[in-house]
Amino acid sequence: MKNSFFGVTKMDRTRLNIELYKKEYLIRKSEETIRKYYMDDEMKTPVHLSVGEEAIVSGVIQAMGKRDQVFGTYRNHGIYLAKTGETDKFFAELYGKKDGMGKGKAGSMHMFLPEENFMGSSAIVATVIPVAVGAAFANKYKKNKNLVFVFFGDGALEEGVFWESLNFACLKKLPIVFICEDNGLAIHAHIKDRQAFKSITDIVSKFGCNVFKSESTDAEVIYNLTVEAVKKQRRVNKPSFLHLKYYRYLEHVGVNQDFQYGYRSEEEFKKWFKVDPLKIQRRKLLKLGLIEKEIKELEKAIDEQVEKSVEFAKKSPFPGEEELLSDVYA
Ligand SMILES: Cc1ncc(C[n+]2csc(CCOP(=O)(O)OP(=O)(O)O)c2C)c(N)n1
Ligand SMILES: [Mg+2]
Repeated sequence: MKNSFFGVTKMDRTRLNIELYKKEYLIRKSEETIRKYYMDDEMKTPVHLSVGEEAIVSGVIQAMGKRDQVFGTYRNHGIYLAKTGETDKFFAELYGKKDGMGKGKAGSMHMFLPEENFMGSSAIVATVIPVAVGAAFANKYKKNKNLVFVFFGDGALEEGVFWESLNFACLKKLPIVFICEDNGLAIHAHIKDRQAFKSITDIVSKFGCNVFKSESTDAEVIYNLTVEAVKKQRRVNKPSFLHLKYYRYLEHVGVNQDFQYGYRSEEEFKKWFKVDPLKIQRRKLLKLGLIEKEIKELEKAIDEQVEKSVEFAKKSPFPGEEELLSDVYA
């Protein structure tokens, strides 16, 4: 039975929304688990949590092809979890253990898993963007049809390398999707106190790429927008740029809320929490016909996966001395 919604059947839409919820729930559960254990001081890494941002990563990554590649920043847990679905290497890395994807030497800010096409992330603002552009250049040169997706914050637009990369990608018509995750903040500095231009989409559109914008916290909306951005990239052979707004629930780095510092208000948080991505998605699943028990089962399976991974990470050994100088480019 065809029941068309954005061109997919009702059956497809239910399956799609389950997948989106599973991604969002895995991210939220993993980061809430980090919050639960962080003060034990066994995780040997700073953490930049993405609580509140789940709809963006889940929606965009759901729309990626299997062979497409993704790059991210230090706020990358959502990318890692949505792209790979795995949590053993993830938690082992946070605990600084040998079984982490970086053998415990990378930490939270440098997650990657090339076998799943998560190519890398960096702690230095905007530095991963030219690397992603290079990968897109290679894909074009090899004519392999793979797309590159690169995530970065609104703060990246204050780095020269962002503009050089955007210019080069647009000039060479590279197969790349830029995703600006705009929380309006760089640490504690508001965007209006940092950027002379008033509209990110206006200024980026001058480079001749396809520009899309959303303030939605509904992962399905983000998914559909990304599908559109990918189709347009293919059709007109130009990079696409997604400008996506969200609210960072927690402090810039660390596991706490930070309204006491006065640079933002709890009222603002409450406004965004009304449209919390997980609340929206869970409600939607019920509307699509799932029953409470089915959703609880999905959640329980993820809870168990995450708890097992934490146990695994705690038991995993630290890297040995012989690891000190391996994987080091010097
Ligand atoms: C080149 C560079 N300058 C400064 C910093 C310090 N720094 C770390 S995070 C950050 C804010 C970046 O904000 P944004 O790109 O919007 O990302 P968000 O943290 O909001 O996700 C800054 C300035 C850095 N890591 N790299
Ligand atoms: Mg920001």
